[in-house]
Amino acid sequence: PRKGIALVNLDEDGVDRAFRADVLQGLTEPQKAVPARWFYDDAGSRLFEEITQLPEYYLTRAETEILTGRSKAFAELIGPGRAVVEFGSGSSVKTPLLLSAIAPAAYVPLDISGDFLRASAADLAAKFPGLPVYPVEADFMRRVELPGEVAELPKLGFFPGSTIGNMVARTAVDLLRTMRETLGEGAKLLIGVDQIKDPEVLVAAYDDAAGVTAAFNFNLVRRINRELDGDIPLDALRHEARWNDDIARIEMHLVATRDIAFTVSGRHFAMRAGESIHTENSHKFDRRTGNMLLLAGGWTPIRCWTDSEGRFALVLADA
Ligand code: AVJ
Repeated sequence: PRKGIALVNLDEDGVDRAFRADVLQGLTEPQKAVPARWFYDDAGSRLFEEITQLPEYYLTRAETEILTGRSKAFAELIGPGRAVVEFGSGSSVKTPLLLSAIAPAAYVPLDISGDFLRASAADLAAKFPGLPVYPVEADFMRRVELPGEVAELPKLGFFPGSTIGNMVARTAVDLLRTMRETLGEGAKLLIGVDQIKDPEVLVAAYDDAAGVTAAFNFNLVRRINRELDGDIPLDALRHEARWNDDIARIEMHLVATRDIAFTVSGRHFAMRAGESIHTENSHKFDRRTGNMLLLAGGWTPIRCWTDSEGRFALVLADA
């Protein structure tokens, strides 16, 4: 087994350039926006881990309840001997629950952050001594060349956390199709899908009393100021979580509390009081819209499990 193997390094200059291009483009739009993927620098990833512990942020607990309670059904429907490919493995807290349920032949965590990936791969390898672990540092929005060692194994894609909800529909469909290409013939997919519920519960999950989600949102601006030589005044912005009922999504914004002007990478921008930078979408689904999305992405849903309060679903689908 290639444990702790050298990772294919992503070009850091390329990442920096992509960040600058996304931010400058997004700040030029009539509705200013920055793609949510840029939340996850080291500080942002730590803040997200903190979010998952919050009383209001039910998603992680609900999904963990399903992973813990349905191990028998996973074993029956997924079976042993698959290579589990986790998309955006992050710190991989939920993964051991799945791996111990299904007896896989290999584990392939994919993540864009090499540091997180190395730590979680080592952690997993220690917990499952007989299991070959092949970490791959990659942007899973593109087709990924999997390690040759798992070429012959049937795959199970694992995409927990309702990360699919961060994407608008056409991007989500593109990603599902790309995953199908990455995973190949005979693959299955186990995907977390957060459910539509009382907007008050949803807004609280993205605007917690302790202010951790606000800090997570503000961290994006700190990162812009630090890495892109910006001077966005943090004291003139406030965190807001909005329920957009027409498209069933939570939106996070940073709203200007007064008229401001600032520069990023030498470019000038202005915001009027009340204007916002849109920083994240978190789409919510029901049984039908979740299934429609999967079908549009080339996957056939075969089973769906929810937690005891029906807040969150894990859906198993066939390629
Ligand atoms: C990691 C994308 C699933 O949308 O719920 C948490 C990120 N943003 N609080 C989500 C997030 C604000 C989270 N995902």
